[in-house]
Amino acid sequence: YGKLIIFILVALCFILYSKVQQQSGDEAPPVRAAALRGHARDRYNAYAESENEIARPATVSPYEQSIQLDLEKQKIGLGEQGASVHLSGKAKERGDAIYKKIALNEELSEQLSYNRSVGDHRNPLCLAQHFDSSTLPTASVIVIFYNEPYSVLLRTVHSTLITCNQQALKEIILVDDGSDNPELGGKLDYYIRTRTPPGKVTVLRLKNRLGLIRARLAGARIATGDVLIFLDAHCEGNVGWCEPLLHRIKESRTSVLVPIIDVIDANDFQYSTNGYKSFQVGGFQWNGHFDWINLPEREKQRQRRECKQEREICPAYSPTMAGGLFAMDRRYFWEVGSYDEQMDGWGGENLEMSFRIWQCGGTIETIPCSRVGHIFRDFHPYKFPNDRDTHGINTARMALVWMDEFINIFFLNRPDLKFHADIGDVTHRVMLRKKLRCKSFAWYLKNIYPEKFVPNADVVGWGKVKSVSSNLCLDDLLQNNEKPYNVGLYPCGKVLQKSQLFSFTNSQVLRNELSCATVQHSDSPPYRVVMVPCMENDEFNEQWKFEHQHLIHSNTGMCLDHKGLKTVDDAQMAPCDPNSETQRWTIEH
Ligand code: LR7
Ligand code: MN
Repeated sequence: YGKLIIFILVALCFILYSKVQQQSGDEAPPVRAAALRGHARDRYNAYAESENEIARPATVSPYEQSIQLDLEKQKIGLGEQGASVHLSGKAKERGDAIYKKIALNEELSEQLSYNRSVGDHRNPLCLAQHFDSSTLPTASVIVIFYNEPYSVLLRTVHSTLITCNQQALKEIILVDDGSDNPELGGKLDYYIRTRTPPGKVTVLRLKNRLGLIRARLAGARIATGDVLIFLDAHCEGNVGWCEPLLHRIKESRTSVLVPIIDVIDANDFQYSTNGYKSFQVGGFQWNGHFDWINLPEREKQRQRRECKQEREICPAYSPTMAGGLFAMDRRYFWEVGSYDEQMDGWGGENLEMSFRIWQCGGTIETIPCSRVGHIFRDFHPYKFPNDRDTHGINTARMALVWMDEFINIFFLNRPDLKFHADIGDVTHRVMLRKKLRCKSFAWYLKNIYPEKFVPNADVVGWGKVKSVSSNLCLDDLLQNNEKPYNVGLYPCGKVLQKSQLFSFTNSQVLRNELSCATVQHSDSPPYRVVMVPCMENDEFNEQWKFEHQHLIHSNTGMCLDHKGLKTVDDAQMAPCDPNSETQRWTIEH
């Protein structure tokens, strides 16, 4: 019996012990179970995936702590309504230091709420517009980024969630173009999972950096909304910026739309506009760069003729677009050739798309009731793949496909690109142009951008303006074209180069691409030749006469003269003398 009792006691002890064991083994699960509820479950999963420590009781993800700290750093009300903010003390020092490095005040960005509003800068006429959300097409907003400051990217996401119509906004697709900034990895994923509405925001990771063109294509491929809206990763919208874009696409599916792009200062984050009364549209320069132009008078007349609303809030045809912020019907995006996927890095895709849209039957329009701010930086915070001039190379690809004979003017401006080895093959894009039966570049210039000055069209002569008696040519020394500048006389180049390219137009104007020749006001010599920004209408520019090889300025009656000038000097005028050898000039073509 004694042995039996001992056996039973031992057995009981064993059973009891194993029960206790089981319970203590359950000790962790209650904590875990709690962590698995709702968002906490995701938190646990994120933690488990990222740290690979399933065994240890789930505390909070280290991302959670880091995000909490981020949120604590943000000061309510700072920069609200797009006000400028100036840091002081240590924070200012940190801000200045990072600004020097990445051309953006990341320290300040981290202190501004992700949800700050930038105010409503729309034309008051826009407030009378009402859109029925239930009938608007849906939108996929695609934001591509490469090592964008984390807080700036998140502000772009939150701003979109807040300011773009909830019902119409189907998804936001963030495309990571191979960033190596660690904050943009697991922490970003975790943030999106725990802090944005379920299913709204997706992060698409590209294995390598593919450049912004292919990154946009990757985003577009997975998008499911009716309309694609592309944004740079440093944008903040005004209220109601999505609706008018979506509405216009519903009305006209081959219209490619841009909002008015306002400026968010990269240093103090102030949101600024040119007022609501006027805005600029896109132009281009013959060197292949995008530029802003005033809305041409001709286009205002078209708006008055064709648009039923008040003109100021009518869609405005834009010869080109800046490229970063635009909305487009998703199917039309693919039909009309999406992008040239052989374009690398950054640049050129915007003019390519602009010319293609217009030449192939679409339109590019600025929608005045849609306003979005963009952070403009003084320099690129990143390097280009293999340090190549991807802008130049991409632009040459564009020119080969879309510019026809006008490519000569482009190469005149960019001789370095004429035989560049990296341009590659463009046959498939030429075939696309054929397939879509697109119109010529001459058609585009005549009908879409007649204000654009073509150096060798409607001219008496063009090319080098050379002295008959010496080897001196007019030369703008590639000076800034936005301000008046003195034009020089310089030894003529063997071949025509951009700085010596001048035109004498049918309306008697001596000019280059952007500037027109005038004579500086003065009571005594020297009477210098000054180049001033040309008027849109060539007839309003100052006139000259080209007679018996003399270049005569009509207003002063004086002649271009290089008498007594050193080989490198400002061009000057003198009283006309029919016998003077130093007043005779030839125009190359
Ligand atoms: O390799 C890269 N991969 C990327 O994903 C390089 C950049 N990017 C991302 C980057 O993080 C950003 O979100 O691409 C976006 C555009 O790059 P930015 O902001 O450095 O370019 P940007 O604003 O100086 O340049 C303008 O011209 C570009 C030409 O390729 C693009 O079209 C940009 O989208 C365009 N930006 C705008 O149109 C905003 C208005 C500014 C103007 C004018
Ligand atoms: Mn940008």
